[in-house]
Amino acid sequence: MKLYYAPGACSVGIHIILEEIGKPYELSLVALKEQAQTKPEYMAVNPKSKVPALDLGDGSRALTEFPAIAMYLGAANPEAGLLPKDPLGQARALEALDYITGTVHPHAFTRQFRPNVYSLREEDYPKVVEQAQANAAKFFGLVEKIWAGDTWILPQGYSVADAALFFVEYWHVRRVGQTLPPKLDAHLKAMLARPAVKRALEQEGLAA
Ligand SMILES: N[C@@H](CCC(=O)N[C@@H](CS)C(=O)NCC(=O)O)C(=O)O
Repeated sequence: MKLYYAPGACSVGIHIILEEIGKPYELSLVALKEQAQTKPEYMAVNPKSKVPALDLGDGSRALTEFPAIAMYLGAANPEAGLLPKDPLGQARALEALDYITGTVHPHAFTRQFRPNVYSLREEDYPKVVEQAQANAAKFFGLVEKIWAGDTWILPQGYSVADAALFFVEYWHVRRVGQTLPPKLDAHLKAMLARPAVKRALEQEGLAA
């Protein structure tokens, strides 16, 4: 298996899941800063020009979209215990993955980091960023309010959803310099204490 990733991108969540599973895998760097995601070599792997993408090594096309990759890795490696066993627990994991990757990631963070994606007018960028920061506060506030777990987001325990929550928390605190509500702040700290998270961050050259 080979993970296509960029240091510090959302792909770090899948990197963490692979480290938690502990089976051999390869990493392949996609230099987003150099627009490598738009070059023919990577477009042949993922025509959507995004990371993460996971080459399963079976000759099929690479698996894309964070929730799909996370659910696959959780289900294909039951011994790692990264996905609840019951259907409702699995649906709760997908519910969290979808909110984090489909709402929080684009509308709180892509808007902040790349306002040009959301407006053609440069003079609008500060407003786009301001709106994204307000979204971040609102989205994290909501996750805090509906938190049903203890240390981890699901009451069933640690899961692939925690690895997704980690990357947006990490961006908010370490990249933007903002603070998190108490349960999410404790979650970020608990994630940073996990050996798999430490290894993934170290391999990507990021501060633990
Ligand atoms: N829907 C995709 C989004 C992935 C995504 O936006 N990845 C960003 C990095 S965090 C990316 O590859 N950006 C490159 C680009 O948009 O050109 C998923 O959930 O996997």
